[in-house]
Amino acid sequence: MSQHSVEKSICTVRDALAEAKSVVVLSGAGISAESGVPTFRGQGGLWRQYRATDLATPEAFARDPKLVWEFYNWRRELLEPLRPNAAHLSLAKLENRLSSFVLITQNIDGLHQMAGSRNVLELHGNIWKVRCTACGRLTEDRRVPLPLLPTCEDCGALLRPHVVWFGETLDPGILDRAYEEVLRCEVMLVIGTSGTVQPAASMGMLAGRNGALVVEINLEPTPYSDIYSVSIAGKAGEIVPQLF
Ligand code: BJW
Ligand code: ZN
Repeated sequence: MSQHSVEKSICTVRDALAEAKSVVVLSGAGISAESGVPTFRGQGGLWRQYRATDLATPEAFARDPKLVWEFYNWRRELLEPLRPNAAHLSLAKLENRLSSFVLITQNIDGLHQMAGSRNVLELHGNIWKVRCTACGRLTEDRRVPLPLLPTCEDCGALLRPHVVWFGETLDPGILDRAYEEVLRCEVMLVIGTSGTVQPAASMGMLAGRNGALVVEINLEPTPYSDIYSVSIAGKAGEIVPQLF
């Protein structure tokens, strides 16, 4: 993508955002990459080092909860010192300017909230929360490392990370709200996601079919790059602050 076409695309998006009353953002691991969070796929990706099926499935947790918890403790340790980058911070500012703004994120790192975003829908949960496998009690626990194996204060059963593993359904309340916003927004920004994991991957396409201007910001092309209205190749931390 030439510098000229990047600049032209940025202008198109700037104009659309200046007019728009309702904006939705869908973010993925790429938006946190410049903060130091490893992505899942591609170079240096977590799933290149570890097999997702060994660590991020309910079967893996049932087989070896200690191994899975050690993986999440390592990720918590990695995330603890990290801070939001220019992309997270710009989106928090954009929210203040709009009457309708929803940030749908697949990320579990909590960096959007740390940047000041308020209307955040976490599709895949949050690594700083733990959930009881028996009674469902949900609590925030930011200890690093978390003493293993953690148990529920109410019922004594095993706690698990409050994240959505492969094969698990997403929280229906959160998913319904996400679809509602996707279907009524005028502009949707799809930032730093490879578009491989459903149901998040198809949300941009749904917004587009419903008439929204859908803008992708990604270092690499994705299966949706040619379908979206605009696709901008570049780093989120560099492109997003230029959009408004
Ligand atoms: C930059 C950048 C920079 C880098 N600037 N960009 C329909 C069809 C086929 C399969 C399914 C289907 N429906 C459901 C499924 C099964 C499955 C699925 O989608 N499988 C596919 C792999 C085929 N989905 C599920 O199981 C979901 N559940 C569900 O739908 O329930 C109903 C159901 C169940 C079973 C069957 C059918 C229906 C649950 C999915 C849960 C995903 N969980 C994870 C782990 C979370 C916990 C943890 O972190 O440990 O969520 S997997 C992992 O992938 C994580 C992410 O949120 C998710 C998406 O990854 P993301 O964010 O896109 O990251 P990457 O690494 O893939 O991409 C990074 C991108 O950034 C790249 O494009 C880079 O270029 C870019 N980038 N630096 C801009 N600086
Ligand atoms: Zn319990």
